[in-house]
Amino acid sequence: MRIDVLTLFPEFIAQAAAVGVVGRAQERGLLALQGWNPRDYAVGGYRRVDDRPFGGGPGMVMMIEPLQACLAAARAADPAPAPVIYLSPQGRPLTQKLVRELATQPRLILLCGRYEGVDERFLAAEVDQEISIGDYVLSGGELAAAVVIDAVARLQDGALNDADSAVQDSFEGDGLLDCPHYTHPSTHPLGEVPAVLRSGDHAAIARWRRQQSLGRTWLRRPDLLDETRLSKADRALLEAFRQERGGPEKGEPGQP
Ligand code: 9D3
Repeated sequence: MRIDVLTLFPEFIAQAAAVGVVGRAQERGLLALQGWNPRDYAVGGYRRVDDRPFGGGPGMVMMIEPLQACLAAARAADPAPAPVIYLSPQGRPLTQKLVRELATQPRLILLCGRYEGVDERFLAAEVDQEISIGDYVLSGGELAAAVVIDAVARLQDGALNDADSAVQDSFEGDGLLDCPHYTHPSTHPLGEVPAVLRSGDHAAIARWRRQQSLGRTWLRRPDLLDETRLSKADRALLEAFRQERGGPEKGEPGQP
């Protein structure tokens, strides 16, 4: 997969994508990432990429012309067609479902805004999709682009090693949160590793982990849990989890 990123801070994107699974995906030729800086396509001594908003008000708006020239250069670098995605607070919320859709594309062009955003005429003419990474305020689209790049890169065939196992992840599998994990030492002043995990009883371990996933999803993210769609076995595990942890004095679901 090829991803071109239009950004005033291409070095930020390169650094964010240099490490871990995404860095390895690039080394393995599964991901080709290229940054494009609109400032390099701005004309005049000041190389302006932003200007004051019509109608007044605070902040600046990214200008059409440097973005048009920058996008043309990025498109010309490869004949493969690519949707242009604008990272924006007004966008469709990013979910693993959307990540899976994006990951099937051979190429993406990501546009990162700064200041108050991009001139609406450029968006209307050139942008195919707007994506937000959540309901909080960032200072630009770069971190959001890095999130998209990370999430789609790890879904490329061969990007994950056995140890990274994609199907076990929350959302990737059945939409439940992950179970707790423990490693050595088995006894520590901070506590003991649950005995079942050291029992060698693989069926019991799988049941315990499933129960923890169900229980933690119920407690922490009840919005993810559709109990009517659970199997009878899952419902029994969740009921036992509720019984074991006692009454409402410990807090009902949704409480931290
Ligand atoms: C404080 C400025 N806001 C005025 C009401 C509007 C605003 C403009 C630009 C808010 C944020 C931004 C920059 N954000 C992004 O470029 C962005 C973003 C985000 O802020 N939150 C979640 N997802 C995204 S994707 C891109």
